[in-house]
Amino acid sequence: MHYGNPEVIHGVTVMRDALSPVEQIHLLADLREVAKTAPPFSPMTGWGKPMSVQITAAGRFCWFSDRKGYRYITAHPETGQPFPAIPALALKIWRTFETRVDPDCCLINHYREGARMGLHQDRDEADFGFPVVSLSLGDPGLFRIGGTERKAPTRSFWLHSGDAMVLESETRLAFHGIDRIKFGESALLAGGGRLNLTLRRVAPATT
Ligand SMILES: O=C(O)CCC(=O)C(=O)O
Ligand SMILES: [Mn+2]
Repeated sequence: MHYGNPEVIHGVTVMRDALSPVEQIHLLADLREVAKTAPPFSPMTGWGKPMSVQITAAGRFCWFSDRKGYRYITAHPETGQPFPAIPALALKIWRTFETRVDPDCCLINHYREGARMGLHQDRDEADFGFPVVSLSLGDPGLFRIGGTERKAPTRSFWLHSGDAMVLESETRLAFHGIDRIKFGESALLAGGGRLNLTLRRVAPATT
């Protein structure tokens, strides 16, 4: 198998099999360590309902949401501790797409059976000149991408374990989400489900 061939799917750069099966296992082990220091939690939506995904993070920042709105935090909401370092394999993938700065946030989303993520934009970062690089592990997720207006037409495609996806230039501020996952298809995660790592540069490049 040949790893790391970027292609453009519905305007989005996708690198199928960016991580080999062995790398996926190694990254998963690193993520288990992250989860020990920074246990996954379910943020509240603006409407006071818990999100169906559980999240945690590595790096300086973690995205957070409660009734007061969305923001980035630098201390875990339950432990009060800073988040652990971003795993090396995740940094390696980011650097194949962006060499000017390293990410300062690696958000880790865990989709259990029935979890999804509604259409949204990633727009709480300082500089949209930097991409959002996402990595998928475990069960396939049906990714939906639209335009920079919520009402723009959307298209969807499946993201599989080991795939990397990049939101940059025209797609950096595109609405996107996960409609559903094909629960139980991958054997990577012991309990099934999907992990998505979203690597972002939150602070300006100079800080
Ligand atoms: O799970 C995914 O592939 C997308 C996650 C996402 O869009 C986000 O966390 O902002
Ligand atoms: Mn997003």
